Amino acid sequence: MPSMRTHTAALVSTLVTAGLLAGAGTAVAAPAHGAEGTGNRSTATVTVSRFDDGSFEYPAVAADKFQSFGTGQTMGPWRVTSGAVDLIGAGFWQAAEGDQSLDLNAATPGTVAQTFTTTPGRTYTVTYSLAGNPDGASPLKTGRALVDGQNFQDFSFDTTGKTRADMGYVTRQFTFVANNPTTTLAFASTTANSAHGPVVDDVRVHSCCSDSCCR
Ligand SMILES: [Ca+2]
Repeated sequence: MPSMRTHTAALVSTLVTAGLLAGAGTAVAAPAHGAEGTGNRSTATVTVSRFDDGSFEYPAVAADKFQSFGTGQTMGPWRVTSGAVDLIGAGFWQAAEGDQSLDLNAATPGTVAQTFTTTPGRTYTVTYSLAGNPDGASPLKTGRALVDGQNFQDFSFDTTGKTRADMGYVTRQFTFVANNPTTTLAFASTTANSAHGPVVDDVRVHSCCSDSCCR
């Protein structure tokens, strides 16, 4: 299990294995400018009108190849805010949705973030598919999801028995309450000293639309 940071934000989750929960309850996201703790040293933030390309399909990488993106570079609506990541092209390994997926480690652990418009006070649910690069020697892949720089969910994935053709994706979920007109969602690898990190795909952000949405 990855260690919990002392300022770990609480979360609400019904799908996540209890052992992976970072807390309990619903937290209010911190102001966007509180993101320094994530190692965020990117250039100007670009806000998109709504969360987009959670499937990491843009830009298209050559089939059976991957492309590394370093700090400050963008991939569609995402930007790399620390370290470096590998965008995995179609056919290189199984994607959870569409053709492409994202290895949160290139040569070093990386962080990707996207800033999108939100309604203060509204509850949002984030779901994503998680696996790990099956080629690395160490099978345990760890990382965290952050909202406005606050750690909302530590995650881990064991690639033992997984292959490029059978990545074994699992679904993770957490809920946050927006505190500002824009919110930054980030995924960070905490898998150190490895070029083989956790793999994420099919990130979705839903706004609660009725009493049944987020319960
Ligand atoms: Ca995808």
